[in-house]
Amino acid sequence: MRQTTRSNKRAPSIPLLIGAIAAGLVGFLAAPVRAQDFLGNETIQFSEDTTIEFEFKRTMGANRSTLGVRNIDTGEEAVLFREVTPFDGYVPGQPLTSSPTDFVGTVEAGTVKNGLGQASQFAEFKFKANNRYVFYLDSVSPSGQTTRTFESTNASAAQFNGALDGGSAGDAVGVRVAWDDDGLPSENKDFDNDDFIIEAGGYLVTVTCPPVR
Ligand SMILES: [Ca+2]
Ligand SMILES: [Ca+2]
Ligand SMILES: [Ca+2]
Repeated sequence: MRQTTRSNKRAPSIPLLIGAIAAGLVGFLAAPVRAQDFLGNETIQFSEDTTIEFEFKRTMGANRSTLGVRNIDTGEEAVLFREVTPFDGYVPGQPLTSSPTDFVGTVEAGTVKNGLGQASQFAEFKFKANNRYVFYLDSVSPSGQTTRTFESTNASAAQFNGALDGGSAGDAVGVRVAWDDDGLPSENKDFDNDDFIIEAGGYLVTVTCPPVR
């Protein structure tokens, strides 16, 4: 149904093949696999080189976190956004106190930069055709003593909502990816899924295909 409702003009530009192909069945299932227009907790794979622009929304957590994309076929990693300090107003060595805004981090205050080191809420990444990818979140505790890594195949770490070509829903545009970094090491897990939030879609850039519209 999804394929029959998809625009023929748009389909070649963002044929997302996710999930079933993770087991290496892409060659056999290429035809019947549904073309998906969402990112999710499954391994991410496109049948053509596809560049997606991501928008940083906010971080709300005391850890210092880095969000990136990992090519699980080659092991290559690319940072999309990075907190250069744990949160806005962080003072090294100062004991953490509770924060009414849950330790918010912003580009404006200099906490967050994109993977190029720019004070920008935008980052681009090119997914190579037929390579398998996951997103990852590295979180370092404010003391620097504990580092945790989560991948987007972990549904309790990364929540996906929306579709790349789904327009806006509420205050979200495209796909929203909302992460939980498992809380501070000394705390109980909170799973608030607001520790790192980005969106994708609505800004789709195709570099190897002619314009879709
Ligand atoms: Ca939080
Ligand atoms: Ca943080
Ligand atoms: Ca959390």
